[in-house]
Amino acid sequence: MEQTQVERKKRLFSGIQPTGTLTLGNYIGALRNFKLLEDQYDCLFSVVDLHALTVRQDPAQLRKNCLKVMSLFLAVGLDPDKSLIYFQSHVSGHAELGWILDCITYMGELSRMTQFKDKSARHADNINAGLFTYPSLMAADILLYQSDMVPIGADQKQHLELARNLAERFNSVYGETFVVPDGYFPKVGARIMSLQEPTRKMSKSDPEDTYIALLDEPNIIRKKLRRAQTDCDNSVVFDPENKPGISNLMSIFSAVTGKNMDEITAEYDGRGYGAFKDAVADAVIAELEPIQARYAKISADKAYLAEVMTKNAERANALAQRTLLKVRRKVGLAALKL
Ligand code: ATP
Ligand code: LTN
Repeated sequence: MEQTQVERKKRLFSGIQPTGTLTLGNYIGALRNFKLLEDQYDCLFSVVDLHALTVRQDPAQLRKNCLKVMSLFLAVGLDPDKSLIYFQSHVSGHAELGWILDCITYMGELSRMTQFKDKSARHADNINAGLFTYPSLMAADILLYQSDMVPIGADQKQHLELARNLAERFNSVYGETFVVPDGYFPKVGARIMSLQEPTRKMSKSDPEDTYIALLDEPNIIRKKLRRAQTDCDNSVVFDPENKPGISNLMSIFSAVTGKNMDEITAEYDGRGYGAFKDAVADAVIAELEPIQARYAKISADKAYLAEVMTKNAERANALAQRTLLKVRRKVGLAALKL
């Protein structure tokens, strides 16, 4: 009988910046999908610490945040024996490929990036070159591992588009080298909005009362949701344009319970926003409590974290080298052994 070849799983890459406390937006938009997709793909999940340097960081705090993000990866149930969970800065190939991609990225492309415009408005005293070229480094993260799939929130769509364009550009100039990656966006909750300004995305760099942190205690979660901005017509109906506040809460509820918008309206319309906000709080607390319990154990086990960190960095490095060797050769950098 003819032997059938075992099909290689497709590769998946995603990264989260260690720039503070992860929010419910990060969880619904990205982290939760990591777990859902983990079995289907050959995965790399990176704490993208080099990206965090584009905004001024306190060094001691940054180190703590990196371990916190890694602990959260593990607390949502990602398996470090199956997936590569590692720090971006432990694989120097990210920075190297980032530079090579910088050299085929146009200034005009980078100037159009909305995240650059937002962040330079927010950090007007530190509009640095890294903030500007950040999207090429993100493209390098993805292309370095020949990734097929990138689970991200809607705010990263523009960056992923650039990664695709750079892969195609490189391939057309130097010959077939990179896989052109696809994005994976959640059906509900791809852009969770701020609780206080529901026309802006929920962001971990905004004031505390605008987001739910994954590690917030239940009473804090309830308090923040009760105080969330809503209109005053008291109808639980999904209408993001005219009713952004209540629609955002409905998206959160839908994402964590699996109920669709019609079912939510049928169940909660006419009962007042107070009752609905409490139901959202119950659902979010129930979703986060087991993660928080696992986080408490994992984050206390420094030896385990160190082991995951070193073992996975080595494996990621080995994978990265394969692409880098090819890229160096294609662009004409001389090999060390002539
Ligand atoms: P910052 O606010 O510091 O820029 P961030 O939360 O936007 O940080 P990351 O932490 O690196 O950025 O984002 C990690 C992942 O979470 C990305 O895939 C991003 O698309 C997703 N994400 C971030 N905010 C939201 C949100 N409000 N809704 C849905 N997904 C989000
Ligand atoms: N740019 C992303 C974080 C990020 C990322 C990546 C996501 C950096 N590199 C590679 C997916 C794939 C952000 O700011 N949320």
